[in-house]
Amino acid sequence: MTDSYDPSNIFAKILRREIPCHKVFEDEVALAFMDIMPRCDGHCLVIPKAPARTLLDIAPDALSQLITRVQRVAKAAVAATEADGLTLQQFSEAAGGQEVFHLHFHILPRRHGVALRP
Ligand code: DGP
Repeated sequence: MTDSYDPSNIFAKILRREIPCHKVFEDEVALAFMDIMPRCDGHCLVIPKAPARTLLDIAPDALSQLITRVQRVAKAAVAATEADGLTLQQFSEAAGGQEVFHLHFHILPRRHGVALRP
């Protein structure tokens, strides 16, 4: 059981253009932008445009649409950074490590032997 969606979260403000972001992808379903505290080169976030708090409460059809954008952005990020691989992270609810309560996927391009920054 998750709490309800709160439109005052920082990613909702980015979607409403109330605060800026470094955008890397946008269509009718999703927005992707660089993480403000990157844990590796190319660290970006993919978020749905429709309100969704966590992976636990997004509708399956909306998730299906979103995950295709996640893959598209991931491929572009890996290519742009000449990475060897990818870590995909998603935190749901505070107990799962979530800090911003608008669903988002972390795209983390990875290189052999290079650890993520803390
Ligand atoms: P988490 O909810 O634990 O997945 O972490 C939220 C992530 O969002 C964290 O990596 C930092 C990033 N972040 C927080 N505030 C902003 C912001 O205002 N702009 C951008 N671009 N990223 C942010």
